[in-house]
Amino acid sequence: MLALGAGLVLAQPALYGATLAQPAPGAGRGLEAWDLNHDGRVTWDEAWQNIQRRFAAADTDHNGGLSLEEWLAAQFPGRPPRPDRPAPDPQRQRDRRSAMFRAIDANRDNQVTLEEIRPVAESWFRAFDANGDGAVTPDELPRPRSR
Ligand SMILES: [Ca+2]
Ligand SMILES: [Ca+2]
Ligand SMILES: [Ca+2]
Repeated sequence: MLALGAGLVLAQPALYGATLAQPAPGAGRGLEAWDLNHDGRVTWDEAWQNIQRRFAAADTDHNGGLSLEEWLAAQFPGRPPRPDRPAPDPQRQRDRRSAMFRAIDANRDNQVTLEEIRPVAESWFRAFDANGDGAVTPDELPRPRSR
């Protein structure tokens, strides 16, 4: 998510990957929700459209920014549950998401806007696009660990 101090979060593209890749056991399944034209590749335009949609859904008071409460309430960019792991400690998850919020809130007004999210999301996207062709394909996503 465009989540992202900036250094702290940028160093963890896996957070974004988990979101992109929703916890699908099969390779590639996770990209489906993001691959709007179903060609097996997620372009930046597709990713950004998804991000904007999620942002709009999370912005419950429609003021164009996400408060920390809105951020924490949203599955944005939430990490999906992993069936092969114990459920994450909710407090730890909350701390991590709060840290991400502060990292993205570049002007420190306690609101995360799309403008603040975009550069972070772009960095994530580039980090995933391993071959630099402008699209993320299933083989570029971190694979779910098999057992
Ligand atoms: Ca596509
Ligand atoms: Ca802000
Ligand atoms: Ca690529």
